[in-house]
Amino acid sequence: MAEKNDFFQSQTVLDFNKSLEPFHLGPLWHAIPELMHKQPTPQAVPYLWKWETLYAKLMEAKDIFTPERGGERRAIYLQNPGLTGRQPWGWASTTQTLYAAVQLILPGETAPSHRHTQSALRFIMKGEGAYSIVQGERIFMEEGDFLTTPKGLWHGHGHPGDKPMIWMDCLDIPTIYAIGGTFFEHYPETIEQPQAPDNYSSHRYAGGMVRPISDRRPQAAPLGSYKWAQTLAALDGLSQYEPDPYDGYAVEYINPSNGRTASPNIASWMQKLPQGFHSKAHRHTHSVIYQVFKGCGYSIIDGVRFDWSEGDFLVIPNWALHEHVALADSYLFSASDLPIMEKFEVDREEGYEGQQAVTGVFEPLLP
Ligand code: GTQ
Repeated sequence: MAEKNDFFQSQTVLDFNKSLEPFHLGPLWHAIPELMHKQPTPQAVPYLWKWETLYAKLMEAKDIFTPERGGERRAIYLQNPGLTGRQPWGWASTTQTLYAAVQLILPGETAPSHRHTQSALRFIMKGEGAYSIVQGERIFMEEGDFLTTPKGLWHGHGHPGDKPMIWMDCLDIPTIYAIGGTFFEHYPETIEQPQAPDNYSSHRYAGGMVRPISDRRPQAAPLGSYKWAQTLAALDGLSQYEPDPYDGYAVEYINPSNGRTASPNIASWMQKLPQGFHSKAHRHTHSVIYQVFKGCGYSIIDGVRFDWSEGDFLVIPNWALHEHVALADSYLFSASDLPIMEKFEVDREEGYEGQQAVTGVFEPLLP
């Protein structure tokens, strides 16, 4: 091995490597150990954003930025501190593949319609009374609801209600950016006007239980909203039985038209961890963004303890060893890039014997 290193460091090889640069060429022998490492070594790091910080910044943004003034949404994204590059890697990346943000809309505001090649999903954290209008269908939002906005469809938001609303956005922005697939268009007018009855798709699909026979061809994300009451009922049913050792009681939101993930590139789950639950540890190639909808507890990620409570966001990068502990009955929403890993056939998972030793405690930044 020493001999090999000496060879790579020899003046002849170093000079030759350098001689390639002006021709926009590169030596594989120099690159291969980092380009093709033995296992994933993501640049994204485990991280936690406290609700107090997110809320404080949204409240500051409330007065500084309005959708009317800026022609855009009042959304603040979660920048993974390990992903520092601007383009193509790292900008607005919560994990290497996914973008997550918190969005605030106030009564009376409208966020203009647009469409793009990225798919979006929303998880409703606080408030009620606002709607997303997706391809002419107004979808009213309540706490705990999960909404999909598939790629290519016009969408905007409006708020005829009387309480501020905050939700989580998650989009495949970094992935679509990296593969060169970004298209974006503003709607010709500010916000699209209704073309269909309100909450039409939820009614037609009975919230996801059935597929209307008139929709003969399976489509990507035909159901706009998955209501909290139904998700909760599913978890209540499941939690009469044995929990999954890694994820407690977890359900995945499914597209009722084709049986796949609710959004084509992003998997989304709601999971209940009962008080006292301590999961087994494992790791997998997909990365996960958690939103703590209710409850409190902690996760141990690569030996570091991350304490979480209601409203916090937590990132588990690819291949990071992790386990969860619930200190109260907890409901966690999560979005992951598992469908992307599956499409590239690099989805892998590995269990870990026993539980991790805690070697550090994460200190979150507070406002
Ligand atoms: O609300 O449509 O956070 O298009 C990023 C892109 C939100 C949205 C985001 C978007 C939206």
